[in-house]
Amino acid sequence: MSAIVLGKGDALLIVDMQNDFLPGGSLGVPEGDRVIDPINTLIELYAGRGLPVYASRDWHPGDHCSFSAQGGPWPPHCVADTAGAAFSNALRLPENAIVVSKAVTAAEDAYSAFNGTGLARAMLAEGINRVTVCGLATDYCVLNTVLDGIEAGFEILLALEGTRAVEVTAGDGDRAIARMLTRGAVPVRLSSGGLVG
Ligand code: VGL
Ligand code: ZN
Repeated sequence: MSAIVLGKGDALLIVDMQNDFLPGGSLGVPEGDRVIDPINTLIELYAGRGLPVYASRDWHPGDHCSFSAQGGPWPPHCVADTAGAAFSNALRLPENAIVVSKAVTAAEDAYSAFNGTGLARAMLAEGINRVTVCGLATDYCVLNTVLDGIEAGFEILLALEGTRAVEVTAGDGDRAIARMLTRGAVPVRLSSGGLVG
């Protein structure tokens, strides 16, 4: 474990910290609320250094293909402009956070924040080469975001305290982490006011 020095080229990407994915939400991730404090610490680390903070959100129409009534695998969640789709009030997003909406049409799902959003191009245009990923859920949107980010050529740091899994099947979270690390994501933890990895 060594300290990670943050600087130009670094960005934070917070995945889907929305009410519906938190305990009490329609697709609540167990212990999802436990990631809020670590993510707020990450926000301070990045925003405090003037580094960009991105926040993705699931932003579905009411008849989205992933909903059970449409034959999909999930209960309705994150319907655009509803309270369930809003970011958690406890999340201290900076004023200038860049919001990335995904899976916005009925016919397509997108677990990855890079899927159909133009995010990779936007980050490259900002000179970003290393992205720290956190948020929900480890085994769906975080997993797919990390794999796509690696595919797009970014160095990916996975903030372990900042993510939790849905675990439709027990062990999905650990398997997702193993897949991300196998593909080259670097696991990092918060330590004494910084990141170690
Ligand atoms: C997600 C299930 C359905 C996620 C999104 O953000 O991980 N999971 N839609
Ligand atoms: Zn969704």
